Amino acid sequence: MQLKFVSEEGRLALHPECREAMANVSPWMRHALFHQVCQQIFQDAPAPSAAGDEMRDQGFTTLAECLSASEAATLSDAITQTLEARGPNAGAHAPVSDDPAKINVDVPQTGRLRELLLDALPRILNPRVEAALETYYGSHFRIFSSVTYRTHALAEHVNSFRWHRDMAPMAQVHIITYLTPSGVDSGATMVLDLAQSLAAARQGYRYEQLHERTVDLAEIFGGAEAAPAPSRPDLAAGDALLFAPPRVLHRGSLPTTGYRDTFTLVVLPSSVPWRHDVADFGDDLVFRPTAHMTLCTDPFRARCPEIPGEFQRLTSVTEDWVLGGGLQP
Ligand SMILES: O=C(O)CCC(=O)C(=O)O
Ligand SMILES: [Fe+2]
Repeated sequence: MQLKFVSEEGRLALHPECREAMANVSPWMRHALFHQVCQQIFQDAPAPSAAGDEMRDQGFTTLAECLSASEAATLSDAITQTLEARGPNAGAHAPVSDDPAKINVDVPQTGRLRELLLDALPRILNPRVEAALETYYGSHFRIFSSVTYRTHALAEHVNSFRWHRDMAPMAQVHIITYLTPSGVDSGATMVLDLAQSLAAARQGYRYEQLHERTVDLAEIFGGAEAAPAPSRPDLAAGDALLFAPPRVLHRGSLPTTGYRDTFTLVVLPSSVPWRHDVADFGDDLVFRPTAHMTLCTDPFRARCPEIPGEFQRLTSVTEDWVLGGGLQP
């Protein structure tokens, strides 16, 4: 198929003649093709970036001091205030339910918290983070959505707290800015690197269904000795973890006391820098809920809108090349 393009709201969009053909390729393929187009039109030479090299080589990296300790603390306080204002059972000081599947309190990104997050955005997507992402992508990137979580201590590990890769376009990257410290007791995100994740895929590890996920790497690798040691980045409040969730196995680890606060930006390749989208389309796009599945969107259109009915087309079985294949970004 030869792709032809038109301009739509100052963005690269598919020529109407090509839209039908693109509607028939799989969601993973569609996003991968768009990424290749973004790479071909990327003119800039990103600044050398050790973090970008790490993203490419191992699928994750950390960036220290994106926010100062005091700015992170201010954001964490704003989370407390936002939740307290919603009532005594809204998750400020305890989980919202006994159901361990609801362990993450999804904090409404409104009012003062929203203003503070918007103000912090240029410091989170600072030149070091931009260079890392541009090096990794070989293209510009866009913000697709974001989520703010407070996670309380709990004994049992569930869902995203079990080993998984995200059902998302291969190029999706999460930037988790920790607003409280990350460590053994304070809650963290644990990751296997690309080679280890590929080894798990070769063992046949499935993770799409929540009940298929395990918390124990020994179960995946057939014994504790064979299991690789995962990375658990120790972070200070204000540091960020960048990782490729569809490509590397990962899981959250719960705090043993108190709570963990995080702000996650979901980013994807783009034909223009992220600031252009925010300037042209407004702040709301920063706060699109993460429940909107990226796979069900059309990256070949401005704002990356959802495709009606696309969710029904997604089967629970991921394509082979995604599951265990090249793992290309
Ligand atoms: O909560 C965590 O640390 C894990 C988050 C996660 O699974 C993701 O961002 O895809
Ligand atoms: Fe995940």
